[in-house]
Amino acid sequence: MKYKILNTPAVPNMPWQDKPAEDKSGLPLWRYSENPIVGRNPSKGVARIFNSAVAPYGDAFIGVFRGEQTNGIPYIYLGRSRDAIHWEFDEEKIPFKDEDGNDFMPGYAYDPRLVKVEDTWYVIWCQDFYGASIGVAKTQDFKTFTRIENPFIPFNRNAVLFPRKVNGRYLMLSRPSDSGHTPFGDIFLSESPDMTYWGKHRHVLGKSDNWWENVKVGGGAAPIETSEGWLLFYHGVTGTCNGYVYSIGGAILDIDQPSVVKYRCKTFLLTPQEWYEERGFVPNVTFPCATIHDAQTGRIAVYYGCADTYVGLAFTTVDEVVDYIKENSSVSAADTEIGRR
Ligand code: BMA
Repeated sequence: MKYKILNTPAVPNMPWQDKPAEDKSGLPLWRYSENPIVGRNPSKGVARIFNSAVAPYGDAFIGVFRGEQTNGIPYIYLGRSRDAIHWEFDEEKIPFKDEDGNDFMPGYAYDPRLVKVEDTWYVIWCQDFYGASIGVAKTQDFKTFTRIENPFIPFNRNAVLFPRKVNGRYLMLSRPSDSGHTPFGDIFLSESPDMTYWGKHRHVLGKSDNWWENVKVGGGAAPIETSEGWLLFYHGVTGTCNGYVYSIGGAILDIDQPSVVKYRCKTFLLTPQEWYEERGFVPNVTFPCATIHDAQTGRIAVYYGCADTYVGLAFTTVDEVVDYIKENSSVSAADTEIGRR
């Protein structure tokens, strides 16, 4: 391998399919041939599951899933899998508690991410906090989920935690928003000594002139630590006369100073083109929320929501995607500066 995935355990049982010989896209990501991996009406009272995050857990896999209930309210459900492809979902919503052990359920909860830092798992999502903002809970055992303070005031979405502290601080990406469908948005970085107090906010990357990300961008999967920097899969959005189109983009951030973008790919890594990406509750959405990756082989599986209706899976390798991002990189002054004004 040319590049290394760092500080991540080997996951020899991760899902994998080789790139099809007939793939002429020239892109570094290829789709799982059996997509979507989660279809409509996946469990009782849930019409659609999408924009969800998974991780290796013991010798199997676990995940937090955005379930759109039949009453239209999104919530987060736990799911388990032996192969990270076929999932079984809990019928009950994740039972969030406050720090005193009392029930503390948000009014709605969506687009969860799942990240382990040291020996604690964190679930991060978007919820109502007098307006859309970020909720966070921690768990050690996936039985008790304790909500901790909301990190940011509204409006904010797409929070993504880094998988380790950097310079002794927790790091979180987020995307300040409005109360609606947000026709703007850049990715910012904030740091915390304790997961409670967040500050030292820095700009990371904004929209660009590239057509597929010329309206807004938002964090996607938790960054993967590589020998070239933090590999970030994010979403980029363009507007059409028929609404937004969400594609998957890629960037590499400086390891010690992740508000500095080292490389940023001009082209999308994946854009809606399959029926399950183009057709659904919200057409033309590919929305990455997690990866499973194996340090030993360099294999990466990207989990992404499709058309606000399904879960899709795409593959790449650290060598292929990092080379592609570097070869097609274009960074602006706003990308490469430290992001403080
Ligand atoms: C965003 C979020 C995502 C959703 C996307 C497309 O604002 O709400 O959950 O996938 O819109 O509808």
